[in-house]
Amino acid sequence: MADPNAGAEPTAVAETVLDTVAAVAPDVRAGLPGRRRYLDGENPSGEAVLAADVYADDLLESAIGDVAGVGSYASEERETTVDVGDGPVSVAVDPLDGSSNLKSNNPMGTVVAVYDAPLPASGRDLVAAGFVLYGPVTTMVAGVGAPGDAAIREFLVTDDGEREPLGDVDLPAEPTVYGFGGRVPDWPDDFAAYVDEIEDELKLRYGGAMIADVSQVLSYGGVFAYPALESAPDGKLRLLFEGNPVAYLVEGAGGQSSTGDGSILDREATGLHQRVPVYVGNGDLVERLEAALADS
Ligand code: AHM
Ligand code: MG
Repeated sequence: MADPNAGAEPTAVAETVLDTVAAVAPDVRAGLPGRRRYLDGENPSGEAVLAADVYADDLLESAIGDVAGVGSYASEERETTVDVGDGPVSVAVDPLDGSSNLKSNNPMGTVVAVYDAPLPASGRDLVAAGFVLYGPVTTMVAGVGAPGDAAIREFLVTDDGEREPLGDVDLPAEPTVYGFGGRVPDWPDDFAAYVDEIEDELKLRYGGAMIADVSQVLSYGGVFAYPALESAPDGKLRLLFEGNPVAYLVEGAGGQSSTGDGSILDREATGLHQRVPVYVGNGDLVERLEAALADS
């Protein structure tokens, strides 16, 4: 059969990738109840792995690997990229972001980043990004196009894995929430001073799954951070799988992202699993944060 995506634009391939992630989301969700146990061993970032992490990774690798135009697949759960085809597009996935929330039955997500370049690639090479949020409702937030050109939209993901548009995502102008990871004694003094300032203005909302916490910022306005820590100057989150796609989405929704010194999308990619401090949210809050970090 003729390959429908042969020679297709990377953005067309990316749309199919997003459709595919939505299509497998009901299966990912349905597979969670029986997979809440930890397995032996660690992922490439040295973290414990749940049966659900491996299950979601396998489903996504198989489905995305079948999308014509995709050349390689990478995930947080695999040491190296997998060659899945001849296309120029690379897909980087966090199969179950926040999977430690499975024990307490709190939300988690699937994050997908589509790069028009071999991995490791810069956020400037993104042609699409999105996430599925397994909350009380299964939703997807996604955009397609070069960073800054993409409209960010929210979709309902139906039980059949179809995407039904819910509307554009624009950061509310008046922010109300903040959520920051890491232990407070591990926060550098300049970041702690910033928190002192903004906690008088905003409500704390932190749930331990980046996607769920970023969804709060997209819905109510505010700022999310997994900051540089005293014990981990690059923080916890991974640039290719988490930092870049979230920066793409928040910037596309009218906000800003930062590593502490400029947009996350400008951070040079040197390794598949490299980490990056992540600060995203309303422009004013991110700029004040950059000023606080620069002053010290
Ligand atoms: P994961 O992708 O392995 O689940 O790890 C990333 C998660 C993020 O979703 C979240 O922001 C962070 O780890 C939470 O870490 P902590 O438990 O230290 O608050
Ligand atoms: Mg994650």
